[in-house]
Amino acid sequence: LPADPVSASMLLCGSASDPINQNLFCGPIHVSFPSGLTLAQVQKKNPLVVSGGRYRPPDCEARHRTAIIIPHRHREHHLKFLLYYLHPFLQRQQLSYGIYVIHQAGNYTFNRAKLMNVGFREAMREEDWDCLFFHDVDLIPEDDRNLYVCDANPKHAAIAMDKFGYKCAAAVLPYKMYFGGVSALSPLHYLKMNGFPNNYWGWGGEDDDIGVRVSLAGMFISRPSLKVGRYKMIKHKLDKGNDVNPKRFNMLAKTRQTWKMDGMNTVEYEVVSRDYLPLYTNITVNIGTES
Ligand code: UD2
Ligand code: MN
Repeated sequence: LPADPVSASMLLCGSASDPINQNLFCGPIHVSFPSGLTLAQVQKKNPLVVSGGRYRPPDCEARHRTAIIIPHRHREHHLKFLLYYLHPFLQRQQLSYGIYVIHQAGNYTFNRAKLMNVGFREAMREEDWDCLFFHDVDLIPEDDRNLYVCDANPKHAAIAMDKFGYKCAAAVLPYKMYFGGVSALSPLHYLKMNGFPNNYWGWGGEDDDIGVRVSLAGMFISRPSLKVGRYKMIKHKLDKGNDVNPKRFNMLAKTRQTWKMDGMNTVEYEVVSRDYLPLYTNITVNIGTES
C-alpha cells in the first residue's frame, strides 16, 4: 500500500543523545517590558500557534505535551507580556502545548487555587496532557533551559526570583514547603494529592497548603537548578478583590485533616464561556463564594 502522507509517523523531536535538542536553547533571556506591545504583534511573531493557543512542532513529533494553566482576573497587561515571552520559550523546547487562562467571573474575592482545579479539569477534558504547569500571570521565565516538562515528583519551578535577589526562595522565605508562583505536576501527581484546596479565598496560604499536600500524599518537591529556575516578577500591588486571607494560618494548621475532603473530589463551578482565542484558550468560570 502507498504510504499515507498525513498519517505517516513523524520522527520524535531531538535525538537519542540529545532528546531535548539543546542547540535550540538561548540560555539566559533578557526580559524587559516594551511599552506599546500589542497582542496582535505577539500573534504575528508566533505564526505556528493555532486557535486556543495550541502549538506542536512542525517537523517532528513532540516528546512532551504540556498544558499551561494561568489563574486570572484584571491582569491583561501582565498576560500580554507573559504570552510574549512564553510562546517562543515553549517552542524552543519543542513541546506540544496549550495555554489556558482561567478567568474568575465577577468581583467576589479571588481564589487562585480553586481556579487551578478548574483549569486541571477543563484542560484534561480537551486533551491527554502529560504535564500541567500552574503559572502565575506575572512571572516571566528567564532561562529556557528551565524545561516545562514534568519530573518524577511535583516540581516547583519558580525558585529564584529577581524580587528576592535570585536567592533560593525556599531559603529566603519562612516556609519549609514553598510552592508558589510556578509549579508542574503530572495528572497522576495532581490526583494523588486531591488537587489543590478550594477554600482559600483572598491572598496567601494556598501555596503553602499545596506544598504540604505534596508531602502528605507521599511525594517530594523537585526543583530545577538555581541557575535556570530564574524568573522576573512584574511589579504590582495587591489587587482589589484579593485581600489578605486572615484565616490562612488557621487553615494551614489543619491541612492534614482536610486535604482528602477538599480538592478535586469536591470542586464545583460553572463554566460561563470558553473562547478559543488566537494565543490562548480563555475559560471564564463562576466559582461561587465562600460558604
Ligand atoms: C505570591 C505567590 C503566588 C500566590 C500568592 C498568594 C510567588 C512567586 N507567588 O504571589 O503564587 O501564592 O503569593 O496568593 O510565590 N491574580 C489575578 N488577579 C487578581 C489576583 C491574583 O489574576 O486580582 C492571579 C495572577 O495570576 C497572580 C496570582 O493570582 O500572579 C497570584 O496573586 P499575586 O500576584 O497578587 O500574589 P503574589 O505576587 O504575592
Ligand atoms: Mn504576583
